[in-house]
Amino acid sequence: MTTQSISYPYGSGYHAWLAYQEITDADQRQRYAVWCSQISTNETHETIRAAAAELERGVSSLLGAKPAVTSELGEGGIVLGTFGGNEQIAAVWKSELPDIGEDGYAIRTESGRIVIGAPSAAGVLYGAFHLLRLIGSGEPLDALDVTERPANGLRMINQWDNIDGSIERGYAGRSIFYDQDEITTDLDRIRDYARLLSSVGLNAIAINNVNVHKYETMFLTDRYLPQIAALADVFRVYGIKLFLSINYASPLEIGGLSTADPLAPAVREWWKAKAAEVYAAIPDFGGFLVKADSENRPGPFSYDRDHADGANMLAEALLPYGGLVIWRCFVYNCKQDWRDRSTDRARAAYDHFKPLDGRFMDNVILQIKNGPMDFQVREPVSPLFGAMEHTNQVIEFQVTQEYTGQQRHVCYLVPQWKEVLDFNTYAKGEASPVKRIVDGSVFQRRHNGFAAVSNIGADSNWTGHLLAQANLYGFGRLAWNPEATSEQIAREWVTLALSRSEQVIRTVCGILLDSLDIYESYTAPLGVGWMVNPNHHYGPNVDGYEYDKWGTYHFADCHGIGVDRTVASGTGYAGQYQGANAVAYESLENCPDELLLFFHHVPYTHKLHSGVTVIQHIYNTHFDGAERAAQLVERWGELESVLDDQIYAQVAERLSEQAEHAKEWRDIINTYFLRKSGIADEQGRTIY
Ligand code: GCW
Repeated sequence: MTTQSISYPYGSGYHAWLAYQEITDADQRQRYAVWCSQISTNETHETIRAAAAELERGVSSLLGAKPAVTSELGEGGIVLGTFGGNEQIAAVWKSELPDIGEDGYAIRTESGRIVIGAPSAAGVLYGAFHLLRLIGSGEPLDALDVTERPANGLRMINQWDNIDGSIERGYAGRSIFYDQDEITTDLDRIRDYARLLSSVGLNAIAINNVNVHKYETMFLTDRYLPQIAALADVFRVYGIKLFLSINYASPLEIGGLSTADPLAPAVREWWKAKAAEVYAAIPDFGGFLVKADSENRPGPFSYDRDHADGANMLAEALLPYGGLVIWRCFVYNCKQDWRDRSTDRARAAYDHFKPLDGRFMDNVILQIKNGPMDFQVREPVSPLFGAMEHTNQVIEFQVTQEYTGQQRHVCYLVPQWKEVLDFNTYAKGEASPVKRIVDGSVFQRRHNGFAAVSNIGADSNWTGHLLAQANLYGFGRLAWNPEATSEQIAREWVTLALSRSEQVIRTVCGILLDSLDIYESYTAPLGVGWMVNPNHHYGPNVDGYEYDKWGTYHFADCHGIGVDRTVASGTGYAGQYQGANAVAYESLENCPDELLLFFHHVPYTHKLHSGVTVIQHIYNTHFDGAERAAQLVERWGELESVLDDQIYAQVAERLSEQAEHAKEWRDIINTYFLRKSGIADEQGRTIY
């Protein structure tokens, strides 16, 4: 097995949080060396060998001395293996093996050794990465007693990569998977990606864009299946299952059938035969990810069937092999007439899917975006979470920063995701937060978890903006444990990827933790969203989508702004929430400020709970946001002498671009609203 990674210098950022920078303090190195002289396991499973290789690589690099890797149990060292496959391991936990599910692990310091044990080989690998995190962040090892169990079953990444090598909403270069209509043969890069993903506990990947075009439709044929199987081989070693996004119209496009009607027997047979072919090539294939009847993609609606008919037909084909259908709920009318005030895109997912609760097969999971509109910097939580008692649900986050600065602006998204996860749905009693819906516990659902659109590409630092690595890292860590705090996650990432210096940790964590609020301040105000340039979605354009067909309006005129989504006088969307949420959002008095314009149309002179008027809030936050963006440059600047030159320069360049662009946002938004409202800034600052 090759375990070499491509040789990029440290300053490229390529090694991300697996950089394993050498510990320079001799005493500390010595303290670790005591535990790390050898790594032993008597198991030969490829994933356990990968765990040993990862420890070998990490320890060598952290301590500057290569440990022996052996199948003999030595006097000390690190011992790893599964509870079932390894008596030495099982003996440590004696009769009471910890209750850690299939993917969990336990680590103990015992009899002069560090023992990593797990029910599965993947668990052993996660345990190895955990130990490396401890060493990498300077934690003591003498009395470890760790037990870890992931909160979520499915911990998945979605690539929006296309076979031509482009990436839909990708901001870090070309695809690492594809080039010029072929699947990559650079499996080293894929392996390094698999290492990054499994090191944060992710266990599934859909390798192609949910918009499945002509060539990607052929992924299910001999033209591509053998190479896809080779990719699956790489991911398998790291405990990651491979999924494919499929084209709902495949029976028509590659099957020679005249219909894709989910109830037509020929179509059902076709999918069954396809599933058999795919599983013959990839025996542990994960399943299909499906975007159907969404943004012009084909789906069951063409045949007067509904989403349950469509999903179940595929689920039936995958069932004999234990495969899953992950069916996206991003379904809305994308050809809306802007004059039509009754259609509301925010309502669409709930309106389409809620009535289908109870109709989906057990191996179908609905994948629901965290916001009801589409990954804006601020949206309420989708009311579909908790609304379907009898349906498996996973949450979909967007790690790629389509609407949050496109990896040219720093925007650490973990705090946003935490807010969504902690949001109480009131689905079953008082304590039904989203995280308990999607981990399956509130409604006792078998399949559950997290999915997210990846932010990586072929750029040498993976994510374009180096600091955007923290989002991918954070997504994995939260999928494993939604209780981890934004601060902890930021700290871990900085420590492992950048530096153990307290100064660096403090400064970079500060930048990360402030970044979402800063970004929100100078972009679309008070939850209304969408004031971006059409198509590429970068940069300010207040009316960019105002007279368009996408259902994304702010309705600003000379009197006021916002979308009335109340039951009393608006689209009724607020009524899709349960309990106290419905009450709060319906009422102008109780609606939280940050979502005011999402739910209500108000005059510019409306006073917020904060005490300022809507118009003054717009001015204040935009001036303030641009100023704080400029300060980020200075804050980073303090690290110039402490950080590696290349690392320093990469981020410095992006932060100055952000500072400039934030001014553009400030001036365009402020000027637009001054001109619309005719109301001057109380502080008389420059508006054009
Ligand atoms: O946010 C929108 C993006 C589309 C994307 C779509 C989706 C893959 O602008 O590029 O298509 O969401 O989630 O399906």
